[in-house]
Amino acid sequence: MITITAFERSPDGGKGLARDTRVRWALEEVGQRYEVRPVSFQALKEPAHLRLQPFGQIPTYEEGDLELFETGAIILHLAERYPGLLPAYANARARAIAWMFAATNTVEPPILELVIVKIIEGDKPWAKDRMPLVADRVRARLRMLAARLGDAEWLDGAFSAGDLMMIHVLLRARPSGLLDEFPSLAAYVARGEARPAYQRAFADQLAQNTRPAP
Ligand code: GTB
Repeated sequence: MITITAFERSPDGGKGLARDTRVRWALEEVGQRYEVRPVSFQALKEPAHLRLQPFGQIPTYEEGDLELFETGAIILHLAERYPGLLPAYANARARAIAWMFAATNTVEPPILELVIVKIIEGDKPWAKDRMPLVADRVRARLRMLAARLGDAEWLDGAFSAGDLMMIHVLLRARPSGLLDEFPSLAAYVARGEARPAYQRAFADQLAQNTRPAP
């Protein structure tokens, strides 16, 4: 049985922005059943969880004697082990993996910076001046991503783990309004959200995050 960890209560109240959702989505795409072990904020930094995730974060992944952390590693593991998330041909597989890295290493960092300025540093005197600069760095990435996507359905042929990762990263830019400045990317994200596997993953995390406290 596969077990992943997730926030006991995500601060987003079930909007699916915490990173367990991308792992749930990948598991649904490859048709694997899984269990979720909710972790409190306090337990994240305790030795039992730190042994699984050295930085005290969610999600983690356990399957038999395999313990993994980092969503990129977890989703790549699933995509290599089960059919459905990577193309069959070696070069196309390599390109899909490149898009996974592009999502987490090139597109996600400025989006996270935006979240940090807004939520964590929002009360600092310089936050107001910094916000437009950071927002422009997000726009620069989104503009070039939109140019590459063009009017294609997915980034490189059939839907892949690269799209899954990119779409989940882009979802984090939606609350700021920046995603909607790029209608082709907003439509790309909507295509991802419309996939039955995403719908199941979203519904499950929503149920967990809105369940009445015992
Ligand atoms: N690089 C790691 C990975 O991809 O696995 C990053 C994992 C990570 O950032 N985990 C976050 C975490 O555990 C949760 S997803 N944070 C707790 C901590 O560091 O102490 C980030 C996240 C959190 C909350 C929202 N939200 O409420 O909207 C969205 C995303």
